[in-house]
Amino acid sequence: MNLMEPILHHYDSSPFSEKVRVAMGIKRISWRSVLIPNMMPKPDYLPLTGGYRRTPSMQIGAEIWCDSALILRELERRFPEPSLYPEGSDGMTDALGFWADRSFFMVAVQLIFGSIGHSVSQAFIDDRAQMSGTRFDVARMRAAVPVMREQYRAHLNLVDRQLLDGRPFLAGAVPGMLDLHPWHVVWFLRQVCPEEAGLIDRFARIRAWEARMAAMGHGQRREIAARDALALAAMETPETLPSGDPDEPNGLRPGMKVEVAPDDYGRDLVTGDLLVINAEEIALLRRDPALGEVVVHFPRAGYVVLPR
Ligand SMILES: N[C@@H](CCC(=O)N[C@@H](CS)C(=O)NCC(=O)O)C(=O)O
Repeated sequence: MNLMEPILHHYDSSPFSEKVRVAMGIKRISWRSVLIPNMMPKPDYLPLTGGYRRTPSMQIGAEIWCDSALILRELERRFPEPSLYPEGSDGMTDALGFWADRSFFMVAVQLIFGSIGHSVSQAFIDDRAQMSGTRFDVARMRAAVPVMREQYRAHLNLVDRQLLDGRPFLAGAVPGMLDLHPWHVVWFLRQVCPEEAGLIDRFARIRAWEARMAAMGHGQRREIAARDALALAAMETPETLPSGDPDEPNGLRPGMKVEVAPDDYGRDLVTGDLLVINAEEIALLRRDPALGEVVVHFPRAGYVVLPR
């Protein structure tokens, strides 16, 4: 067993995990899969993340990367070929992740749960209400379905326009990050809500692009048990070294006690000692009673970090 092989903590119907799985396919990575529950409680997951509940995260040894945006960046660093940025311009390409993961994705969530919400369990509805901090109001989403259909089509049309000149992938000849951004939102509707997938089918170029993306596969995936991933974290020692940034706007420095949380939903606080801080990343050193020292990494954009 290669101890440096990435372990993805995910579940099959998770769209943000699908974004990462296809990146594994593009890069032909061998990885291990730990299936986690799609709602709380997650007793075999939270010891690794320190309380971050969202899906997915990636583990290598005693280190965990939270959020698909940071996972993808770490995969690019460790497995540079083929690059997810075939045309360069990675800053603005990543910026489009905010459009896909927030604006376009939220339209899809409302459209999907407006359509199929009546068949979803009460436990799931309660969990998502707890995660979002507001009511997960299926009746209201149902009423909004006509508006969300229009919005979904309008966002999808932006993707279609990029394919107008006949290019196979959004940046040109080969697939990359630009494709991964909207891919999970298209995949999500197709998988979870076939009754609304006609919205996608009307775009012939998108259908052809979907087939090319699906053909990328997921790399080489092998299942392992959650307890094996925990045992690995307990056995290994984190490798990341402390690193600060003289330009940190509020003077945060390695060694400070801080708490970190997403700024949108699932805002559970993760506390620890600041290990790395810069404009791209926050890494915390944590001591878990069962696992010992673990380092948890978060992206900087979209996450709040405060001294304790
Ligand atoms: N910005 C995060 C969003 C992650 C996210 O919203 N994941 C969903 C599943 S795809 C989630 O956590 N749902 C609740 C859960 O899995 O408990 C990312 O890119 O990873």
